[in-house]
Amino acid sequence: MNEQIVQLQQEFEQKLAAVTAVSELEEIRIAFLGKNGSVTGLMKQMGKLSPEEKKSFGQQVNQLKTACADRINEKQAALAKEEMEREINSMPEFDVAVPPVLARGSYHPITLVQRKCEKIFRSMGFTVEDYSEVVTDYECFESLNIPKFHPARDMQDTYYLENGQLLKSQTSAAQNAIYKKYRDQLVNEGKPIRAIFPGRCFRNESTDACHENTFFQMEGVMVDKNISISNLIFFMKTMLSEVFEQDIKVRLRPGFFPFVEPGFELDISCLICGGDGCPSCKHSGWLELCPCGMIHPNVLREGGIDPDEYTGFAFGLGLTRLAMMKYGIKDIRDLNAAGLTNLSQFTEDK
Ligand code: FA5
Repeated sequence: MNEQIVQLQQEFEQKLAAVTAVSELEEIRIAFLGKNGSVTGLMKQMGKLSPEEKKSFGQQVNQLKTACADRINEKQAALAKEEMEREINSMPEFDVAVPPVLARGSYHPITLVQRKCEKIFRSMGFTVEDYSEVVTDYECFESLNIPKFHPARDMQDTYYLENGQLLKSQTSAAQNAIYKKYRDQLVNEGKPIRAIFPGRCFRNESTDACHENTFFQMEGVMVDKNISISNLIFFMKTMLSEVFEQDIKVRLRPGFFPFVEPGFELDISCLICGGDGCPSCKHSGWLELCPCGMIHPNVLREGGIDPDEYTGFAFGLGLTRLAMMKYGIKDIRDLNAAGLTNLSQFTEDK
């Protein structure tokens, strides 16, 4: 074999033996097999040789070229395997039989207050109803004595679907369906209608520490013969004292909602600032929590109930605000922010 070729092969093997990482192989490939590499350079000497020498030299150079390429590929495979083994050996030991140590999840504060309220009202004979988040204009407004173009609609702008349906702006949107569901039992069996219906509400309005565009309310209605404001006040007081498990300051003032007459705003003294005023209560010291009133005769009639024979009360508790007050959450937006560290503070027995 040509001496130059033998020398070059030895030089190649020495350099290849010194390689310890896949990344260094490319340098060797360029140095020997690249356009200006040593093996490619041998070909350039062919011009000086006789035709017989050319044939034998050419064959040897080609064999060297193929051998070098094969050796580089072998080395690459060997190094990749070594690197993989090193990586595997450096991993911490993992035993699939050992149960994972996972942090316990927690209930959302709104879920906690909702369950608490449901328990309280169930114990007083109320059923808990579920209702759709997408409703019709009739359910959300017209059945509630709010005809088209009534100014009360301005307070509750919401999100509309192309088919005319809307995301409900108030849980009151379920009232009409509840009256229709239970009116036969009321009239034929004398069973009072007692129902609560918690649900997510939507409003197209700007957010601040006590307003969200997506929040929860819990509606409650009771209809029977001789239901009066005293019944309403009794249920509101019982609910609040059981939820807060402490004395809280409450004020009842007149409020206008077309579906109740008379209507009230029930506010509680802000538990974040103790009534001094802060962003959570819009600096008033009071938080609007649970508007309520006696169901308007038009609304009962629309639900198939004779208002001359039956009366009832309705309330719309702000569940999200209740959770703020119950757990001392200063900004309502934290409740929708999915900050698990914040929310997990409220884990407690359900
Ligand atoms: C209503 O939605 C009426 N449907 C309540 C009602 C029911 C009145 C039955 C009479 C009889 P209002 O818009 O005030 O009313 O909302 C009721 C409660 O929901 C408020 O007191 C407040 O606690 C809560 N709430 C209203 N808007 C928001 C908001 N953007 N972010 C958070 N909570 C809100």
